[in-house]
Amino acid sequence: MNDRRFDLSSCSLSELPSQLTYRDQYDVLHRLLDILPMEYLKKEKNAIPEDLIIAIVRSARSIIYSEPHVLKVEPPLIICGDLHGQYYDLLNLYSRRPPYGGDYSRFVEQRRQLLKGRSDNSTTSTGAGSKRPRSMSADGTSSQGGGPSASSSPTPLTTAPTIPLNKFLFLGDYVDRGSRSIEVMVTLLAQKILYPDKMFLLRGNHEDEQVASLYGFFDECKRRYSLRLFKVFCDLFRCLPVAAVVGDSIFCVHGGISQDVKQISDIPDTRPCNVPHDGIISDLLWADPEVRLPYHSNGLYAPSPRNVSYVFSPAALEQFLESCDLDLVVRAHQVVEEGYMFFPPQQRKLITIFGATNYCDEFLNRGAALEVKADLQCAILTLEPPSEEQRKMLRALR
Ligand SMILES: [Mn+2]
Repeated sequence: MNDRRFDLSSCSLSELPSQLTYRDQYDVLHRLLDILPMEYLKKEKNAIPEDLIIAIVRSARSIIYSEPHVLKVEPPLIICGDLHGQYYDLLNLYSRRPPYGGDYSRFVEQRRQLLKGRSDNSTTSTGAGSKRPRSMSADGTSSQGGGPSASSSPTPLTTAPTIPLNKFLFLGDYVDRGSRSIEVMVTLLAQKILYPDKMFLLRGNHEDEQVASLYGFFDECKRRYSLRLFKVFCDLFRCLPVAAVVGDSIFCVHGGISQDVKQISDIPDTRPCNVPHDGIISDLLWADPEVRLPYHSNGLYAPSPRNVSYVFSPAALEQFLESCDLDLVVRAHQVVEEGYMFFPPQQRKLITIFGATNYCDEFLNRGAALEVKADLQCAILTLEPPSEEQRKMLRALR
């Protein structure tokens, strides 16, 4: 890409330059974020150039590795659980709560057209347009601005309201199971590069070379690109942070707590590392809450039926929160029918949230995200599973 006059505003996905330093460093990423959702809705898909993906992964890795292994994040923000390669769910979430980077209102419109004449249950009252922080970014596409109108007529730009953009914290398990892990990763990482203080990504137990070799991501990389790309992603996985503390009060992690963590500073920074088979990091990424522990246990922790790490009881959770001086644990890792679940149910000391709706095209579960307001008040955003028509559409897009 030596041609300095190369027109970024009209280039297709596969024509994108592969260097982030081309022209303005970030024009390529804005263009990528804008066209990727549209490309996804096409039957014949263009591919993102492999060298561009690699440049994105490496650039994001250096930012992520320079940040702490336990993040401190200030509210307001939105916390999201497992996506597992279900790019559609990420787009759906972003159309409800616009992130920094990318315009997801056009995706809603495009999807509506694709499903024209059919009822579309999950998108009523969405249509949220994102006010792009770089409203005149070099991609030059006519931003529709979105607007909250649920009708089919586009809202004139001049009346488009300013819809606030949102900071996000994702709890891991971006890859495996679903068929579009690469799109999920590329989107999140491009946003991390563009807005490092608006996007935070924790490590899930699937962000690991061994696990991702078995459950789909390795195959996706090899089928669509190369073994080399998989390895580059694994280098990034080794550097992801393992937990976050929001507003000094909410502990966020993929799996659960560890009996060896009495205070947050007990969590070791072992990056870059593979996910170990036991110990603190393994527990944070693998543990599950469990109301009823077996009789022979100590009432706090017992071996997990997953054969990795432990399950922990309400009493163990209580101890952890007390000794770390925290109020709430937000974690993901388990599919739950409503998209969220409290543990123990009456006490609300821990919440499980799961972002992939109709997980594996099998569970018909809802998805959910947790919105934490500036004053730490929490609200649950639920995401309906795709309707039957949408499921048909999604299968055709796979
Ligand atoms: Mn998991």
